[in-house]
Amino acid sequence: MILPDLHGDDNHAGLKQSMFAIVKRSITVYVSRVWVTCLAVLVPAMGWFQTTLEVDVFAKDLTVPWDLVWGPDNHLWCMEKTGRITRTNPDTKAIEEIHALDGVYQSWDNSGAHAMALHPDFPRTPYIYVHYAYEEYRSRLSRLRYSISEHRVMDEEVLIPDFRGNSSHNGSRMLEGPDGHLYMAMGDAYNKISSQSLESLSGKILRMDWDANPVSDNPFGNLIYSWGHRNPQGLIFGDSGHLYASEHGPATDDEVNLIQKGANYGWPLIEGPCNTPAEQVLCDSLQASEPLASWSPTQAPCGLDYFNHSSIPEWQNSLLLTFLKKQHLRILHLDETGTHVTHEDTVLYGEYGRLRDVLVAPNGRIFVATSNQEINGWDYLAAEEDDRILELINPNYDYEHLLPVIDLNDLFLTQLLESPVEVGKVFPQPARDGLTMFLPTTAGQVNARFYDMSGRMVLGAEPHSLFANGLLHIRLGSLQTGMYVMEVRAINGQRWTSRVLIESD
Ligand SMILES: [Ca+2]
Ligand SMILES: [Ca+2]
Ligand SMILES: [Ca+2]
Repeated sequence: MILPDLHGDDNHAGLKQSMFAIVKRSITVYVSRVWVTCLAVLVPAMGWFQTTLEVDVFAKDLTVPWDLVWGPDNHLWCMEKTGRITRTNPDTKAIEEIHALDGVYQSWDNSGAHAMALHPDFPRTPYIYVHYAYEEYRSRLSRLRYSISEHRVMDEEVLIPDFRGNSSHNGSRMLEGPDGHLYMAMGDAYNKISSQSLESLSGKILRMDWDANPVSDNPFGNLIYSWGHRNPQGLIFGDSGHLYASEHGPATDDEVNLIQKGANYGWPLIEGPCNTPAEQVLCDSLQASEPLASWSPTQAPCGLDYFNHSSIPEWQNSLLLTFLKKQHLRILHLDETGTHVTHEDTVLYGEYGRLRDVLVAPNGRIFVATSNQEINGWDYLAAEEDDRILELINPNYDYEHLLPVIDLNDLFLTQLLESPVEVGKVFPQPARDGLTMFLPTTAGQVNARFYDMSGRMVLGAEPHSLFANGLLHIRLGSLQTGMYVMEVRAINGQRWTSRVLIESD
């Protein structure tokens, strides 16, 4: 077994030590006091800020929280490698289990559940997108249909059934782009030459609509957006609209790349920069793109996010990147154009084990997930509370007022009110556990009745008040699958009817 080289040569040539004092809740100073003192002297002369950060344990006793996602409900969503999906209230830290994926395949190495995204219109469009291995050599992209009223996932629709997979090198990450499309990073599945094939989805960044169809202006007429990748496990857009991806190198040349439509990133023909004579020839002929940053020997870069918030002024306009093998969080400071890394800092070095993902909330809160409960031999790293989601906090910054947590049902109904209203219209259709009808805002109290197709009344709901400005929401209870007529009467005598299709389990 190869032991982690926590204190060996970490190849930091040209990299200055962290400029931050990192303290735990117990105020243990982590970075040398001498350095902090030096900084204090330098601060006025250089015009630098000096932010002191604290580390808090936000969640614990997880199993490789692989992908952290910020939800429209202002909760932290998480998918663990096992396929367990949770949503955590960032203020109370109360965890709600949303779903546990069935049939996730976990090898001795690195396969499992890898990437999650919420539909941009979630929960009105009720899909949770997941990518996971389901057998040794196969993974799939599915969407899970989440029911607001049942508080659970009702079914799973497979969108892409058979990505090539392997015991590792399955990537991946997913996120919505500023163009509203779904971007997805895929590994080479240990079949490296597939990264150079436009017939294969392995070793690619993909771009698709939310039904998994290619976007019409994709560069090759299929799902592929960029190619020549090895095992990308970090994917994020910056404020400038640039897309960045991190990927693991073999023995040398981990990379962070600026992703451009149609570009070839070289793997396996080119590793890292075009810096050997043979590579230079290939780089010219393939018009291959060189990385923004690379590391040799490899350190295993993984989750990636973009930070541009006043909560830590020193980190504005930077990429935050977690590392597995060389356990730390790295800050890649970008230039104004977002196309160059100007300098790098590191924090959390060797303190919490392997780090799998990082997430920046819209109010500047930073969450980092550990990856120590792995079954590939690294699990001896696991500490008592592992795996954990850590939070990096600037205790002198007021995060509080910025982001109210939102109940999912209230979010859903608020989204509906933003839709163009067609009075009398019922949704969803078919309905399963509950349905909603648009009514005039003046309707006040109403009665709702359901009739089967022989005219027999099968459900008479109690008088209802509207949820808000013209929404009537009704739970269906025990109605059988079939077609019904719904009739709604208001106290003022107005009446609306609609045919409704109801599906029961
Ligand atoms: Ca993530
Ligand atoms: Ca490359
Ligand atoms: Ca090279």
